[in-house]
Amino acid sequence: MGLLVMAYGTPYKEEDLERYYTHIRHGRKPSEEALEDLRERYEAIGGISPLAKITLDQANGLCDHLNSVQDDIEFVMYLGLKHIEPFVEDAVEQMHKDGIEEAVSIVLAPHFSTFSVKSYNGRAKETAEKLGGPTITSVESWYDEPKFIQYWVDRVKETYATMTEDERQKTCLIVSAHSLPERIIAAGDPYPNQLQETANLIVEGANVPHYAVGWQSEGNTPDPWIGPDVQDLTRDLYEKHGYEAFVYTPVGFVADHLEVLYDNDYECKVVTDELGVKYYRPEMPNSQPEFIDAMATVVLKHLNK
Ligand code: FEC
Repeated sequence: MGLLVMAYGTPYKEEDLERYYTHIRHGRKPSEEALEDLRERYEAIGGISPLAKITLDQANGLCDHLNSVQDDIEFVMYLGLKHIEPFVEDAVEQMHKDGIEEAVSIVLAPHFSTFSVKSYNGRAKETAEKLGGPTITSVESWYDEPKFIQYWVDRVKETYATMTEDERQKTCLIVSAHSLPERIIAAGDPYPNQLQETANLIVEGANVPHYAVGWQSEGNTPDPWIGPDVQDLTRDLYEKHGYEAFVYTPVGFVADHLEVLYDNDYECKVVTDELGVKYYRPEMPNSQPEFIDAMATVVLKHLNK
């Protein structure tokens, strides 16, 4: 069975930046200024993102793990990216060429949205239909998978375990995902409710006294984006409650990449430094075995195995 693992994609080298950004902007070239701004953000995290390697490790790890925990199905991994090669379409074409007739797809993003998961799966299925195969069945979301929740519960507990009881009472957990244009809410997208549910489950499991849900990494467009933005939220919570520390868990993402290493570790930290409070950001799932096992469980449950 084909295992189609889909993810966002990242520039492999600096020269890829313009075509990558142009693809994100649906074919519209960014202005020189916007490109320079993005280049500076990548430079701040070391030039390019670690995401390409992490995505490949996650996809290979998932496939190996699936093949090691059961004998009924032999999975063969195909990686399909949203904004750079190998594109989702390339992966489906390769499966077709290889004679794969059945495939299961999973997106390396836990929450369903028409903007993200639906578009990945839509592109995969459209290509498969055009080519006449394979038949693809898709995991649509896994924001409430108990093993995924447990990953974050453990990380949050570890972070809080480094604090005294008094510090814990003065700390706020911020659970976040990538913001999307507000119009998706009017269209009935489940994305915000799914993030809230992930947050509730983590807070309950880790027994955290104070938390808030926030949004991050919003795009540079005139549309209104879902808020509150994590930086504004940090300031507001500080003003209202005088918290002395903030713990950021960007659970809408699963890897160390620009949106976490810059938007959390730099931008949110600028705010916490300015307020004179502590900044914590527990480790992202990357290819940690517990996380790979969580995704494998999701795939097997989807296939009723
Ligand atoms: O290279 C890296 O390390 C970062 C890769 C990266 C990930 C990622 C995840 C998500 N995005 C989502 C939605 C949008 C929307 C826009 C948008 C724009 C960008 C830009 C870069 C970028 N995104 Fe991204 N995103 C990553 C990188 N994203 C670079 C362009 C510059 C900027 O705005 O910062 C706005 C597009 C537009 O202009 O019309 C919308 C969502 C996710 C999480 C789900 C997923 O992974 O698919 C949703 C990783």
